[in-house]
Amino acid sequence: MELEVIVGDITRQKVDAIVNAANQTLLGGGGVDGAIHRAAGPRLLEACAKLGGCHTGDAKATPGFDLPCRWVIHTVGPVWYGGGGGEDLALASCYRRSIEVADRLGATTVAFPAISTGAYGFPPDQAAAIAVSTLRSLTAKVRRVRLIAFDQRTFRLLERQGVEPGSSEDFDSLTPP
Ligand code: AR6
Repeated sequence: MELEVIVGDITRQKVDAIVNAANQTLLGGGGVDGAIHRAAGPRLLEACAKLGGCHTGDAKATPGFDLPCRWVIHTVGPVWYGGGGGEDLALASCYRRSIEVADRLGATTVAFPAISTGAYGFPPDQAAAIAVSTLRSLTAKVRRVRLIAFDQRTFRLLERQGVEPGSSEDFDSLTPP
């Protein structure tokens, strides 16, 4: 699996699947979740409402509707309570389960945001290390993973983990149907 990092907006990625940093209700929220729902249109909320929520560390998929990606994989990151409550394992599980769901869908290109590092308060440096080590440990049919940094600081943290910078935001890596 190839890993790359860019600074960008996940709602603009032309990949097979983007990952949403959702909450357990899967009924929308702020941050990247709000941006994805706005860009996907109201059908996304209707589809999410049928999923019956999602446990922390798990992932569930919907179509992408008005987004340029085919699917959205909704995962629920851990809320940071200081690190003693299994937050590391839960965050690793988000990356692992999202890739498992992507594999089952037949997605070969997947974009991730920095799960849990916004409203949920996970330390960004530790989250970057977990994201990269977990993804590197997986064997999957997914060929290409693009990590989307919303700011330069996140970009640098991911680069420091040895992730190559991606070339452009709009390469079209959609797998033909
Ligand atoms: N593209 C890529 N990354 C983004 C975008 C975007 N358009 N917008 C924000 N980010 P957060 P969490 C980055 O708070 O910490 C929601 O209300 C952001 O800068 O979106 O997992 C949910 O409903 C940060 O680096 O997700 C939950 O209730 C990262 O995405 C809760 O927030 C994650 O920040 C989940 O909190």
